[in-house]
Amino acid sequence: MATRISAPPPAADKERLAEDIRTGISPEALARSFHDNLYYEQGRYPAIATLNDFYQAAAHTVRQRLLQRWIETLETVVATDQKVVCYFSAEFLMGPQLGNNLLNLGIFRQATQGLEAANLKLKDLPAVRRVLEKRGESTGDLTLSLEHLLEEDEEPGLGNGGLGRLAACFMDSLASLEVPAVGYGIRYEFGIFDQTIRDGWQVEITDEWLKNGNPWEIARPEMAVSVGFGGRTETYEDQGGCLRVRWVPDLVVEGVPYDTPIPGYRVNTCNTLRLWSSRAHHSFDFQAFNVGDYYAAVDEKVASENLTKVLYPNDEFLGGKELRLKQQYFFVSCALKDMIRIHLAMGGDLNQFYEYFTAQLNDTHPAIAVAELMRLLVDEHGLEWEPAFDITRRSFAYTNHTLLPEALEKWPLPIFQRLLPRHLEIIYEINSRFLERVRLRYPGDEARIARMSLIDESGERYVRMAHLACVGGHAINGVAELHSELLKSGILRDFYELEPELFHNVTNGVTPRRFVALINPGLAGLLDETIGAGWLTDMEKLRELASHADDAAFRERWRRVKMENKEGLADYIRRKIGIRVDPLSLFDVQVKRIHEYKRQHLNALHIVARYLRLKRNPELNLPPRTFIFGGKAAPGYFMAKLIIKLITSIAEVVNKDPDIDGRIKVVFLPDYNVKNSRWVYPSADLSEQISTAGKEASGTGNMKFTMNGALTIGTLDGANVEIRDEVGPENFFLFGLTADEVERVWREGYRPADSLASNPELGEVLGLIASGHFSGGDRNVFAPLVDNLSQCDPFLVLADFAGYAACQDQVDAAWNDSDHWSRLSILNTAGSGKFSSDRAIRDYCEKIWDVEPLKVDLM
Ligand code: 26W
Repeated sequence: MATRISAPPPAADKERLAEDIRTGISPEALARSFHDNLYYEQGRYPAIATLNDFYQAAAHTVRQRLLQRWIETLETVVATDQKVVCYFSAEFLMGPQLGNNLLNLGIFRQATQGLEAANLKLKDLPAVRRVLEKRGESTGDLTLSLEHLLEEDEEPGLGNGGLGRLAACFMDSLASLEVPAVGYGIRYEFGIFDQTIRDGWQVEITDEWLKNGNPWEIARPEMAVSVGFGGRTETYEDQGGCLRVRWVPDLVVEGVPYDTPIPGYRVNTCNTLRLWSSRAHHSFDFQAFNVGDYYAAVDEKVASENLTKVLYPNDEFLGGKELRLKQQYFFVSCALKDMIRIHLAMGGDLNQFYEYFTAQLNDTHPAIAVAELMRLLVDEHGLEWEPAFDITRRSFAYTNHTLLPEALEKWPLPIFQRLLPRHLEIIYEINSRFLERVRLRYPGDEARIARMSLIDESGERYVRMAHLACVGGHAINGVAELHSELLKSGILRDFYELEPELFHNVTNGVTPRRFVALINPGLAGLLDETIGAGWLTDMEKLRELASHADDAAFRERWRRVKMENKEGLADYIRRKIGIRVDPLSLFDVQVKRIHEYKRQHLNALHIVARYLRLKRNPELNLPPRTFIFGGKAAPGYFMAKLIIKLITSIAEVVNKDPDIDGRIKVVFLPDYNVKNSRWVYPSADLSEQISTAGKEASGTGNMKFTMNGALTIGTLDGANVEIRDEVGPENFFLFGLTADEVERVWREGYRPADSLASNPELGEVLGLIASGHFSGGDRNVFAPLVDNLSQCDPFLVLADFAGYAACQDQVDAAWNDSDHWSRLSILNTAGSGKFSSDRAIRDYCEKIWDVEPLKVDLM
């Protein structure tokens, strides 16, 4: 074996290493390194350092500890030729990095102690004090703490919601399970917008997450690759006399990789998130210089650099936005060129590419990879079509994340033709060979051929990206059992009939490191004490909790943890929006993107019903509840924005009504994101998972709540079905139409008026909203919403209202018996083991990737 770059130090030096300025992990070593980085990275000394300076110093201290593991991981992978998982995703919603990295490195406690020992008194840090005081935080006699620095950690919001956060959880689990992996994506300069609420409406603000610099990434400009767009194709004869095709793009952009280390939990594996940023290709400067057209060069430069400027803030629908297709092709092309470069540099043969890499397509956003790999293999590396297609199919697998027809990506042919002319030719060729197979199998079934074609020709012509992903890969999976079944019977039915063996289910999961250990230290501590620390890497161990559910003393401790968390959230709410909520009330929470199918308005209607009941009968014995909402609406999605306005308007009226007397509080948390979700999951009593059955592919928030001991009120949709199975049906508040019933209702003709007629309370609720009661008498504000519900109700809100309200009555009854509630809460956490992303990643490794863990030793 070649000499290792990071040759192990002689044994006698081991002790020194423990104290090393870059690798030592004792509190003292960390404190020394922290000071060192403040001086030599930030060029500051404490008296003039800002909070950000201190944060950067801490981040660099942690980063140095990561680098050691990162290098060892790379070396080990290179030395063993192990297959690497490449997770292709247009979004990675990573959340803040500092706390997570400390946790995974196993140095959270040491860092806390190191900072305490540094004893940096806030009174001696004027720049820091100013910032904290402006935020309304106490400073007094305090010293700079880890909590202050964690608060300073930016949210890298490079994703919209579920799909992007799933990619981040998977990165954590891949590393924690010691599976070598690279996440390939886009380094958006502006991530998902920051949400503010003005006059009850959502207002979007640009997210400048890079403004203070990003200490977690390392730019690798020397590894930049070129990506073409537009132009034309030519045929030519190669040296062997074979006819070949060459693509002559008319724009070439450069992709620069930025690498972020992703450490596993208490293992040495440290994987890579490699995000690509676009910049102008230098050739343009030359060209323009030669012809003297300086301004044209500037325009090109701006256009090139705009490519990765901003994340599209839509999480279901996006009508043919050309820049979006450019982004998709850009990062996928960069990634594949990177992989091929690595493969060839290691002496690999392209015919065995798939033995060294397996690429997962996170939805269809990266599906153009199928055509790009074909182009690279055939046009650039001279392979024949058949072997190239075989390699391609074996390299890719596709995960579908949505059943909503409007979220299925298809690109208008003219855009495709203009931007990616060679890829369109390749797609035509793939299609014609594929349809040939379909014809052989189903002779004369032209309707089926039209349905399965990669090109939609039913009206305006489109490229169907899901079909490309199915045909160009060796596996297709849904993200929950129900969803995978619905794929097979619904949108991908023809593909399932043709090749059933390609279809799998991998139910989603979330990482318990971030979503339990990091954000709920009180619960984590109690779990450690009760069942031992092993649960964090083996969540099935949580089952052992069940035997403690009947122990009154344990229930009391369980309640205390929840209560402390609720006090934390109450305090956060007061600081952020000035509303006082009672931690003793039931915290009923719905946080997720705002969408009609997720039915935040169903929740809102129930609140109004409750309000009416209390107004009519002030003596009514309803337990106090705090209804907490959070989530962003796509900027162009009017109805979603109106739902936010409805919630904030109900809050305005109800919170102040003396008759209600605090028995209902409604809170809309602005700017819900990964960072501030830490206040939410640990303190929820009730988790609202109330989508129209058959619409939510899986949901992952539902899992985070369950792990943290919230009970769920939910429909039989997505992973709710499996959560209910795992925690036990008696510990889950179920209501609503099933997916089959939803279908039948539509088939047989749905009339919202019938639901209204059969439930007088519902009529009153809608009437009150329509009357302007919540909009200062203005009857126009909510008319579009009320009309939509009473006239078409596309997501069956009214049809499910009665069942939902009745189920909420059961929730009240259960809550009134606090011992009973605590039991249910414990049993929910106990049954949440399946929903660890470790389990999900193991499933992918076995069913789809055929990869194994690889131990990394620290020398
Ligand atoms: C074209 C615009 C666009 C952007 C994003 C369309 C579709 C998407 C995503 C596929 C939407 C998404 O995030 N889907 C969610 O994926 C989660 C992870 O699997 C699931 O838990 C959610 O149920 C699903 O809505």
